[in-house]
Amino acid sequence: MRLRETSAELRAPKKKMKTALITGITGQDGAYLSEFLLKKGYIVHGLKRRSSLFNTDRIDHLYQDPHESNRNFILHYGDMTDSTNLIRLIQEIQPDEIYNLAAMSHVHVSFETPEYTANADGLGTLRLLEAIRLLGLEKKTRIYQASTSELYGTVQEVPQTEKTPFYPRSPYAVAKMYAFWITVNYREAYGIFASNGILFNHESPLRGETFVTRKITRAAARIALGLQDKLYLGNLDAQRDWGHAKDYVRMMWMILQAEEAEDWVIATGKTTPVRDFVRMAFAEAGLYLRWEGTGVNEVGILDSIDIKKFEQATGLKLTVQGSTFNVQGAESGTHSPLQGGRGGEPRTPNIGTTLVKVDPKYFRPTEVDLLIGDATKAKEKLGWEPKITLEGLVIDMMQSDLKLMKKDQYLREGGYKTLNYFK
Ligand code: NDP
Ligand code: GDR
Repeated sequence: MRLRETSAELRAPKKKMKTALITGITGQDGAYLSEFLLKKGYIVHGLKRRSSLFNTDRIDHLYQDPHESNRNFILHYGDMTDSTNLIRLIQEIQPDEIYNLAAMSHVHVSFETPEYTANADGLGTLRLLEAIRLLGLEKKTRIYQASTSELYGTVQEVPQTEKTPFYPRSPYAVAKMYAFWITVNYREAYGIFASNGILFNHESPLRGETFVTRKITRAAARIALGLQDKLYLGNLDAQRDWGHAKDYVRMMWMILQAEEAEDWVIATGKTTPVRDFVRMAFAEAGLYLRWEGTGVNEVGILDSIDIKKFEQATGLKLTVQGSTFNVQGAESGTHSPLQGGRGGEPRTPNIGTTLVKVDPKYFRPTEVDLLIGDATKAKEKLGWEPKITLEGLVIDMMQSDLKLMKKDQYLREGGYKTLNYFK
């Protein structure tokens, strides 16, 4: 063990730890970015909303007790709709970098809550920029704005670049369009280092449960384990350029280390229909689907089972009689991949069972049909490239959801019932 610094080390000026403020720290990207910045030696401050239940699941492993000294991970209550709170926090924290990830980020929900979405996602960004200006931090604080491929909306150009015109197709995208341009404006008007990352869809085991990828991987795991019968989805034809959130938060940091503030497209350059993501996720559990019908009548039917893969993925044993599969050793009504697991009459997981159905309630009033990004600028100027493929992403998400759902299954088998507080 080295006890003393060398004379060269003593002479060198001590590197000051950088301070970052992350809004949206409790979300998918906030959690990955926190991990990333802490590993880089940052002091990380995060803005979290007050909620009636804990909302910090994704970052609980990073939590530090407020009574500890020298904390490098500190959470503050706040809200993007509350400018006095944001100004006070920025004044106290004096951040070197702000990552503005907070947003009402669900496109479909934004049709239900358009005014709130405009306030939090659009004006929220203005509030941060104004705070930097009012506090005289224009030369100190750099800011990253979480812009989105949803800005492109209708297909005007394929693939989409930093120069492709915007045509937003939801209240969410319109709010994010305001945030994009106000970021550009504050850069040009006041010289703030303010950059937009135009990120295409990125997913992970931490993705919110109502976004399509996570909805699919959760359901595929639950269906394989007999906890659910069917998965209902909306538009199976939509095509998305899906990457892994881990790769994308690295780029957020790179954007703020660049020599100049600019706007950057971050994408994999490959696009995949929702239908194929479903197929890939189910195949990870050994369940192979075929598609029949079109539009609202389209269904995903169990075509075959890879027994070895199924057994590895679920930890269950399958025996085969003709086209009927039984789970060995399972009590009637439990375990069988397709019987619903509710303890009723066992339904054997016959080939030919419908596992996926379309429900028009998940269709959006206006849809974004095709997204595929060209991240050449990020590659050439910053050396960024995604490391995780779509296949790697699906495996990561499925393995994680299978583990999570097995926990549910053990609890059910052990007779655990949800607590009823109102008895
Ligand atoms: P999430 O939905 O997982 O996280 C959103 C975060 O914002 C949560 O921490 C949420 O808090 C917080 N939040 C929401 N409203 C407010 C508010 N009014 N005040 C303070 N905090 C608020 O999103 P992601 O992590 O996936 O995305 C991060 C950002 O990147 C978002 O701005 C999103 O729009 C954008 N984006 C995401 C892409 C993706 O594919 N994931 C692609 C392109 C852009 P709480 O936990 O309490 O709900
Ligand atoms: P998106 O992601 O709208 O691209 O926004 P989402 O996963 O919600 O939808 C992707 C596509 O799948 C279709 N779809 C369904 N979507 C959901 N949520 N649920 C379904 O049952 C379903 N069935 C089909 C959708 O119609 C859509 O075409 C995400 C968010 O993270 C935004 O915050 C971010 O800006 C963009 O990605 C880039």
